[in-house]
Amino acid sequence: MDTLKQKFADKALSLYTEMRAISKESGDKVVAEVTLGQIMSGARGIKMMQWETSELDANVGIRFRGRSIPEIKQLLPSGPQGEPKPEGLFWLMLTGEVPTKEEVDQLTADWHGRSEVPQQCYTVLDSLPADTHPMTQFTIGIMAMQGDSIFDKRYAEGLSKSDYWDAVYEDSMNLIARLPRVAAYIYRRAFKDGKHIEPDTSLDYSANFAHMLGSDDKDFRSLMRLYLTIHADHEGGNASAHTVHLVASTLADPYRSLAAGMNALAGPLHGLANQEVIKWIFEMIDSLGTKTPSKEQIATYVQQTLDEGKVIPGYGHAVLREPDPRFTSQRRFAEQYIKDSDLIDTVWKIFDVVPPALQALGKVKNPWPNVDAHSGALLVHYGFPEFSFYTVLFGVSRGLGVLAAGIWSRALGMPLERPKSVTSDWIKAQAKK
Ligand code: FAM
Repeated sequence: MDTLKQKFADKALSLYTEMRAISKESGDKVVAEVTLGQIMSGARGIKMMQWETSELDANVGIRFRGRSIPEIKQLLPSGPQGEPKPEGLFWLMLTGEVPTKEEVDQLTADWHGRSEVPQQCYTVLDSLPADTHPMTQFTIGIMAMQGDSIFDKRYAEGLSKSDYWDAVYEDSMNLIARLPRVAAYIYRRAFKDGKHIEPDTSLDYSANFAHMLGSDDKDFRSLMRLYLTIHADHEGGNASAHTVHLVASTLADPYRSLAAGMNALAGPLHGLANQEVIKWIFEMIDSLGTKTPSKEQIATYVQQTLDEGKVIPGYGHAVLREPDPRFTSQRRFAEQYIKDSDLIDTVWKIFDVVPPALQALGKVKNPWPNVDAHSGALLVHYGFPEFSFYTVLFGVSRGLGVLAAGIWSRALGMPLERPKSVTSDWIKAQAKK
């Protein structure tokens, strides 16, 4: 067994035993109340699942195994310019330990060794019109590889419950290894006339992904390391993670559960917001007729968007109540690496203008930017203006978190998820009580 798998197995076995005992001894303990308002507003704040890999604090933002984004930037082995490698985050999410540089290098090599994408995936993608939305292609690409599922095969042969995690680990590692190649293939066929670029396995996961997309710029490689790290996980309740968790709880294999989650990520209130943000900014620039709009011009455009009954993409969050540290880390990146970009200046002006405009509505719980408010402008700067592809980048990263969490779920023997729903009659009756 490789080092990562062995470390995980040791930790998971002892936590499994501990969790079983807690469930037996304290399973009846009441820990929260649920209001009618919560039931009627998308289950906000209801504690209803266990998720090992990260936890979201409304004010601090995401913590991966207890470590905030500024902390992981300090702690995790990094690329040459200091941005953390997502390989290290994956290791941390699975083991709770910060890996050494050697351990991260081993993981990079392991993923390279698993990264061959089966031909049928390319054949299926090639059968789609090239202008099929990249997220649709991504989901179909993942499903086209499902026949390779080790979990599926071993389950059919009579896999013991205690070995579920092992097969899910293998599928998850294979999927994570393959996702950048599938994503790059989709990008190059959709936007670069199908001129594909072979992987370079001398590079780390992120730099190789950047290379296959078509950039060997060292700053873009750093951006990819940061990007793939900060988008990976946002606790379990967000729509993509929760979907993966729910589908996997039926013992659908990782290919099926990840594909399901990617369809959730493709919604405009969730991961698709990263394309919506840049689309909205481009439309604003067109409508105002200037690439350097003033704050006053932006404020007028923001008001117009709100008056049309639309949301301002990239702002607001179901849990966060402060500027998203994932936004802030991208801003810091831009401050460090990018000089004189009208587009990035515009993103920062929007940051000054939108929160007071949303606060003035009196109903928006979080007027601050989320992760999607900044990423598009960075990608445009590095030569990737094709915004319909952006959510695929988010998806490659999100795969790391949700698949790591999925390995934990099977190792901890988590059962089929089945919350209770109620009808409007029940709600009316409760309201009268
Ligand atoms: N612009 C305009 N109105 C907004 C708004 C925004 N950015 N954010 C929230 N609101 C409205 C919201 O539509 C709701 O209005 P109604 O009562 O008329 O339906 C009201 O404010 C209360 O909403 P909330 O409780 O503050 O937020 P929710 O928890 O319901 O929704 C979001 C959270 C993220 C769906 C919401 O803020 C939004 O639509 N934001 C824009 C889309 C976006 O950026 N999504 C990406 C989220 C990101 F973190 C991710 O998943 N990648």
